[in-house]
Amino acid sequence: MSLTLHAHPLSSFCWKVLIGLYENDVAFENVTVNLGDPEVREAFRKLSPMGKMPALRDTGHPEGARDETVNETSVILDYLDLHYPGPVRFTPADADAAWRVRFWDRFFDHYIHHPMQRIVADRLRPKESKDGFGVDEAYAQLAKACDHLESVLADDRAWMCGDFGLADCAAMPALFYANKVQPLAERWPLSLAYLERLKARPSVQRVLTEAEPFFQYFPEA
Ligand SMILES: N[C@@H](CCC(=O)N[C@@H](CS)C(=O)NCC(=O)O)C(=O)O
Repeated sequence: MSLTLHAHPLSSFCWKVLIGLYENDVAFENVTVNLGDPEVREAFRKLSPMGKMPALRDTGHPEGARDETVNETSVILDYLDLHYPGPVRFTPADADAAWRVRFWDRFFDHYIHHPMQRIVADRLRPKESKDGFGVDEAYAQLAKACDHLESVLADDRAWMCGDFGLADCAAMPALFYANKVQPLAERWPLSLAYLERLKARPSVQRVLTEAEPFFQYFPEA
């Protein structure tokens, strides 16, 4: 197998890439990385200098010899578009359509996914190291982003930018876990409906089924 994804079934950013791989039925080996183990964490730095999951290894390709390690989820999906294309094109070839998709990809990563991560990370901290100020800021950022998303989804779009693509791969894990820390039903019904549409896709169902045994480790509060 030439493609290996180093990932963890519970990791939200790994989901973003897994959804892409499953959408296009790309063959790959899924290697679970347990960053809780200091030795594994140190070894993983060889694949991901910043220690962030997922990392994609490509050690061969039908077009010719290849030995690449690709980091950063949006870049991994670019790499798949380029070298392992399928029915879903994550970022359109047309440059004017592409910048819109990239905007929404950045929007979900920076303004929904990252604040959600800060909130969850704080739950895992020891009592004496909690960052109440940072958590309040993260909730405010999340609410501002969901307000904006809600206004945009009012035009009845199914996916963020026409066909399902990169922005939707980014949206699913961000909204799924955001909904756990800040229930969308309270104020953002269109965002919740969008999350439900995402969850109905077979690629996402598969990701959720694989993550199911690990949900017990998610810090609910
Ligand atoms: N910008 C990165 C973010 C990846 C990321 O935050 N991954 C998390 C898992 S969801 C991680 O590896 N965290 C481990 C750590 O920070 O030590 C990307 O898009 O790939």
